[in-house]
Order: sequence, then structure tokens, then C-alpha cells
Amino acid sequence: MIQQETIEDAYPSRLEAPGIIERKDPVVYGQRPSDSYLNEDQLNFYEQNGFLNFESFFFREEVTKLQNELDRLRSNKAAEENPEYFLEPASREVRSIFNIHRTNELFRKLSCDKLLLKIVTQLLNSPVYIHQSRINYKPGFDGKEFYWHSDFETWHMEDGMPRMRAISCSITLTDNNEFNGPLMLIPGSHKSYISCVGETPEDHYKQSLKKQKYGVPDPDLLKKMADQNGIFPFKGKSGSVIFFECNIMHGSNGNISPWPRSNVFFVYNSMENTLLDPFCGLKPRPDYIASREFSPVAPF
Ligand code: 6CS
Ligand code: FE
Repeated sequence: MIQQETIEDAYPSRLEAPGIIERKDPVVYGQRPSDSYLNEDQLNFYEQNGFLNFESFFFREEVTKLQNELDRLRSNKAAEENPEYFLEPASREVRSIFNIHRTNELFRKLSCDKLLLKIVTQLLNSPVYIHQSRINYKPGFDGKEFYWHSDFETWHMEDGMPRMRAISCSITLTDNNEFNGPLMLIPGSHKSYISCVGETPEDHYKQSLKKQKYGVPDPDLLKKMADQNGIFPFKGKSGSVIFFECNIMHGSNGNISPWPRSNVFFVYNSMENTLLDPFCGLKPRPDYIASREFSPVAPF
């Protein structure tokens, strides 16, 4: 086991002043092995933009099964006591359920989908394990926003993820449209790392997963990124998929439309990039938020 103190922190954050660091890691780790799925254009698009999206990736009947499961899980009476459930601050409606790939058979199978794994292992060029899974419900009328952030900044500082070699895969379980708070990404922003201001509080996740206040980027740096590269809203019918790079700047607006924007997210981390001690110096977050079970996912 490498001793943490010998590891130089390549991506410091939560400092006195904001800063911007050029990315030190590749984006696409793999080449194009003969049995690969993504073609040259798709690899180049992902390299340049930091995401790749596919309409109607899953068949209708598969999506319907997932939607029924989504409703069943939301009505779980034990939600209030279950630490894996996070409620909306105001309405007490379910905001997110974490660790779904380990507590639910249907979502476990989905997380091992052959094609999803083929794509992420091509991009990361290694076997992968699941760092985190969650369902974000974003209910109609009251789903609150997810403020701008880089996932990697949190996973590096609060979970000890050493380098940028992880990919989030988000599957739409309801239609994501311009009215119900679609995921918004800044294309190309994965190539710079914004270090944030402010010391990480103890048990920050209890607050940040409802409304994030630490690990949020400096507004001037954020505006510069958006002015340069624009904002891409990920819209798609239920059953669409987006793969986005761990360091891409993203967020989503609140949902006052009548229609929920419910997506499931699986975060695939390379087996070459397993977690060390958190770089913020606090104790690791709970396993249901940042898994320390580093066992490679086998395709189902
Ligand atoms: O802290 C985390 O791991 C979570 N926070 C956000 C806003 N996105 C990624 C992840 O779900
Ligand atoms: Fe995020």
C-alpha cells in the first residue's frame, strides 16, 4: 500500500483563493482495440468535449420496468431513517437514493450492462469498479437545483480519488426536456481543474448532497469557461444515456415543471485509480456514497 504522505496532491483544492490548474491526465486512455465500440469520431468528440450522449440506448420495455421500480423505491416508508435516501430540503420528497447498484437487483443488473461496460472500459483502458451509484429524482414542481461543480473535485478531496480516470454514466428514466431541469455541461471544461475556496466541513455530504456550498467553483472562472465553450443541455427521451468525464463542469436547474426529471447514475472508476485517503484530510465518506469495495464489474 503506497503511503499517502508520499503522494503529491496533483489537484489541490479547498484553499484560501480560487485557482485553475491544467489537467495532468489523459481523457481517453484507450486506443481502438479491434473489438471496440466507439469509432474515431466518437472518441475525438469525447476527448474534445468531455461527454458522449446516445438517444434511445435502452428498449422501451426495459425502461418501463425501471420506471416502475423507481416509483416503488420512492414510496419506501423507511426513507426517513435510511441514510442512503436524501430528501429535498423543503418538501421532504426523495431527492436521491445512493448505493442503488448494491441494494436493488434491477439496478445492479443495469450497472453491469455489457454495452455500458464496453464503452467505459474502452475510454478508461482498464477494468472498472463502481465508485458510486444514485437515482436523482428531481420531482416535478419542487426538485431543487444541483449547483455547478466538478464531481472529481469532490471525489478527489472528500473520497481520495487520486487521478482523473472515472466516468459517470447517466440514464434517463423520465424524459429530460428544456422544462424539467436537464443536466447542463460546459463542453471542454474537463481539461482544466478549478480549485475551490473553503475548508471542507466534517460530514460535509450531509449538507452537500442537498445543497452544495463547498467545492463550488469561483463565479468568474465559471463565467470564463461558459463564455468560451457555451453550455450543453442534455435532453433526451427516457432510455437515453450520457457518459460524462469526472472533471467536466456540470449542474442542473431546479424543476418547477409538472414533470419529474429522474435519472440513474453509475460512476465507473478505473481499477488503476482506486481511492486513497481523502485529500482534504478528513475521514472517508460512508461506503454507500464512495465505495471502497474495489472489485471489478463483470459484464452481465
Ligand atoms: O458528492 C458527490 O459525490 C455527489 N455530488 C454531486 C453534486 N454530484 C456527484 C455526486 O453525486
Ligand atoms: Fe455531479
